[in-house]
Amino acid sequence: MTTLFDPVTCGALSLNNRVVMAPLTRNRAPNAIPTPLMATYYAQRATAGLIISEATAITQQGQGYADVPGLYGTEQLDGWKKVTQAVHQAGGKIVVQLWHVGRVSHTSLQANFEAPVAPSAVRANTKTVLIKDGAAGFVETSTPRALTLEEIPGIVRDYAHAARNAIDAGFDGVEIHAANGYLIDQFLKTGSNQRTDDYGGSITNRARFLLEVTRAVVDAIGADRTGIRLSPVTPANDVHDDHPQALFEHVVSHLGPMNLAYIHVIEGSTGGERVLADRPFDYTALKAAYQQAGGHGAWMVNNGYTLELAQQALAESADLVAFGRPFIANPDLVDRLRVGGPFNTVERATLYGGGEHGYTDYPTL
Ligand code: 8OZ
Repeated sequence: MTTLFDPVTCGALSLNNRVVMAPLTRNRAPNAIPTPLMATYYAQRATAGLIISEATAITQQGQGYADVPGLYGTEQLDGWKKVTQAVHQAGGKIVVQLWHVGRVSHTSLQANFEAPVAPSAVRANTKTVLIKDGAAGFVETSTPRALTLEEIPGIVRDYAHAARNAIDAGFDGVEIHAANGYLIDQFLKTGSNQRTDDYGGSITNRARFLLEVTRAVVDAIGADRTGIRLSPVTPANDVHDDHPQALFEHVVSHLGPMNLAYIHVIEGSTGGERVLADRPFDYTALKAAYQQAGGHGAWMVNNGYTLELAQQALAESADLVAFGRPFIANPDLVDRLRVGGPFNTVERATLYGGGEHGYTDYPTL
C-alpha cells in the first residue's frame, strides 16, 4: 500500500515523498523582494516532497497585500534565486505559486493609486492587509474596475512571463493559483463575473481565462512543470458559484488533455477547520471527469488533513497531500508524521508579517 513517505514522479518533478508544503502567505517580503530569512524558512522545510511557495504576484497589478513577494523585477528574481538554491542544497523541490489577486487589492498597492482590476466592477466584501505606521492592519478592499476585452491577452502574457521568470530563478516549476477568490476564480464564478462578452455568462466563457492562462504557461515552460490549484466551493474572498460541480468538471475535463504535472484541489472552505458537509461537492466525480478526459497528472488534495486522513486519501483517491498550517509550526513535519507526532501548534499572531519569531524559530524534534 502506498504511504505518505513513498516517492512519486509528478511530471518533470521527482519527489522524495508525497507530503507537500501548501502555499502559505507570510507577508515577510518588503517591497515584494524575497529575503535571506525566507531562504532559511523554506530550506528548513525542504524535507517536504514538494514545497509550493507562498502566493507570488506576477505583476504589481496582481499584488493585493503588503509585503507579499513578486516575480517580475530583477531584485525579486535575485531574492528568489537564493531561496531556490537553499531548498535545492537541502535536497528539496520547490515550485512558485503564480498569483494575480484581481479585485482583492487596494488602491494604495496599485500603480498611481489606480483601482484594482477584475472581471466585473463588483467589490469583494473582504479585507486585505496593508502596513500602516509600521504595523500590519486590515482594510476593506477597493472597488475594482472591469477589465476591457483588449486587456485580457496582456494579463495572460503576464502569467507566461512570470512562469519563464520562475524557471530563470531556479524553481522546479509553477503552480497557477486559480483558487480562493483571486483573479482566475473571479472569472470562473457567477458571483464575481457579470461579463457579457466571451469571458462571461456560460461555463465555457467563464472558464476561458483559466484555460488561456494555463495554455500560455504550458507553452512557456512545459506542462510537466505546471500545476494548478482549484477551490470549487470555498467562500474565501467573497466568491460563490451557482453550479460549482458542472463548472469544475468542465474545467478539469479541459485540463485533462494538457498533461499537467498535478491538479491541486482545496476541499471545502479554505482555512480553519475541515468542514465539508456544509458545502456539498463530489470530489470523486471531479477526479473521474479529469481522468475521463485523459488527465493523468498527480491528484493533490488539501485542507485540514491529519496523518490518518492523509493515509486514507492516498489509499482511495490522492497521489499527494498538501499540509498548510502544520508546516508553519513543524519544519520537520515529514519526520513528525513518520513517527506519529508530537506536533507544534501555530502561533496565530505571527502568521502574517514579522521576522524570525513564529517563522524560522519553530523547534524540530
Ligand atoms: C491568507 C492571507 C492572504 C492571502 C490564499 C494567498 O488564500 C492566499 C492568502 C491567504 O490563497
